[in-house]
Amino acid sequence: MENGKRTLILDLHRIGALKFGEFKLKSGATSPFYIDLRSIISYPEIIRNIVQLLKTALADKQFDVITGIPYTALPLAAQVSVELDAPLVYQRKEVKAYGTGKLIEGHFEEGQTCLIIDDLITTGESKFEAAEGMERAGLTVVDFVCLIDRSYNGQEILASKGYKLSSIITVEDMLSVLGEQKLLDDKLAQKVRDFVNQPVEKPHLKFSDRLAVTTAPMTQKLMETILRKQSNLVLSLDVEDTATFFDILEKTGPEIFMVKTHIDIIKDFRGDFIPRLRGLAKKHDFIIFEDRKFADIGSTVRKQFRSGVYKIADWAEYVTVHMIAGEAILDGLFGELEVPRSGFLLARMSAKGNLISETYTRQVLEIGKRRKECVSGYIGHGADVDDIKRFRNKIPQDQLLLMPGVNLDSKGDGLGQQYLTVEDAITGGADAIIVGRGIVASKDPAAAAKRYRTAAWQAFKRVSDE
Ligand code: 5BU
Repeated sequence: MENGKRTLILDLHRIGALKFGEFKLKSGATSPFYIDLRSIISYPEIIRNIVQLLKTALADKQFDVITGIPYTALPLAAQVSVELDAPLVYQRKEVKAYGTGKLIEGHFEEGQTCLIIDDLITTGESKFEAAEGMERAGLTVVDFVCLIDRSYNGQEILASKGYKLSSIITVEDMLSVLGEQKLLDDKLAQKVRDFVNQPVEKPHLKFSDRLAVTTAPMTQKLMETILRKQSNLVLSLDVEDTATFFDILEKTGPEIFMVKTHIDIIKDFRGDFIPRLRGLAKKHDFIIFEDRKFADIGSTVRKQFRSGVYKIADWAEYVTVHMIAGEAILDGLFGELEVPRSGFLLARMSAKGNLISETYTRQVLEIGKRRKECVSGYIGHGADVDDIKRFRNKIPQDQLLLMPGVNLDSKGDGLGQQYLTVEDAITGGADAIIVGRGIVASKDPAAAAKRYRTAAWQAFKRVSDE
C-alpha cells in the first residue's frame, strides 16, 4: 500500500475519525465500527495528504467540473479544484426561496461532465441523490471518487445505474494497517470484516414479530388480517360495471386480504353499491382500500374524502395519498375524523417515465415515518430486486410496503405500466402485492387469484420465515 494511504489511515485513527466498539446505525443495525470524517477539516496536514491522494485518483478520469457532496467532501473538492485547475460547482442542500433559486451553484455549461467526490460510500443512496441533482441541471455524471469504501458492494450498486466508483481506501486497507501497528486486535478486525461483508439489507421480518413493535391500530389491523387470512394479495378491481365488480369479488374474496377500488370508474354506481361491498368484505374477511390518490390542499381533500357522491371516508378504511402538496394533506384527510382511517403514501410509481425522484421518495418517507398514526405504509415499485431492496431498507418494520405493477404473464400494457414478477416484488421487500389485470382480465379470476395468492404467500414465507 502506498505511503500516503497508510499515513491517512493512521492519522484518521489518531484523531478519532475511525472508531471501534458498538454503534447504533441509522438503519437500526449495530456496527462494530464507525467512521466520522467531519472533523478532518481542522487538520491541514491530513487534508493536504487527502488532496494528493484524490489528485492521483482523478488522474485518469475525464471531467469538466468537479463537486463534493456537502458537507464533508465539499472542502476537499474545493482544494482539488484549485490544485487541478478544474472548476468547482456544488449542490445546495435546500433551494433558496429568494434570489436566484438555483440548486447548483457555480458556473457550468449544459452537457459538461461532473465528477463527484465524497468521503464515504455505504449504501450508495446519497450518491444517487447527488447525481440526480447534477443531471437535472444538465450535467453528465460518470465517475464518483470516495475516500473510504465501507460498502458491501458499492461498485455494483453504482454500476446498476451506470456510474463508476473509485475509492482511495477500503475497510480491508484500514484493518490491515491498524492490525500491523497493533492498534486493532484480530478478533475485532474479524468482527468488522464480517459486518461489512454482509449485504446491507434488513431481514424481512415476520408479521407476527412486526406486530409486537407496531403501535398504530390501523397498521396492526392490516398485519392481523394478513396473518389471519394467510394472504398478502390485494386485488385491484378496476372494472367499470357493478355486476362484473361483484361477480369477480365474490369469487376472489377468499383469496385476498384487501380489495383496492377506483370507485370513480364504476359507470352504474348506485346507493346499494357500498352496502354490498361491505357485505362481501365481512363475508370474506377482507379490507376495503380506495386508491383515490388524494393530492390537493388539506381543505379540499377533506371535502373530497368525506363528501361528494362517494363519501369515501364512510367506507374506505385506507386510501392512497400523494405528498406533492406537503404534510398538511394528512391533517386535511385524517384530522377530526370520527372513524379510524389511514393512508398509504405514494413513494414510487410503476409508470414508465414518472416524475418521482429519489429526493422526493426520501422526503415522502420522512413525512410518513413522522406520521405513523395515520400512515400505514407506502406504495412503491422498483426496477429490479436490488433496487426494491434499497428502497425497502428505508421503510420501518411497523409500516408496510404495497407493490402494484405485478403480473406473472406480462411485462407491460403499452400504456406505460411496467410489471415485476411476484417473486421479484416480494424478494425485494414488498409486504403485499397489488394485482389488477393479472386477475381481473383472466378467464378464470378465482383461479388466477389463487395463483397470485399462493405465489406471493409462499415467497413471503420463504423470505420472512412467517
Ligand atoms: P394492473 O392491472 O395490475 O396493472 O393494475 C394496477 C393497479 O395499481 C391500478 O389500479 C393502478 O391504478 C395502480 N397503480 C399502479 O399500477 N402503479 C402505481 O405506481 C400506483 C398505482 Br401508485
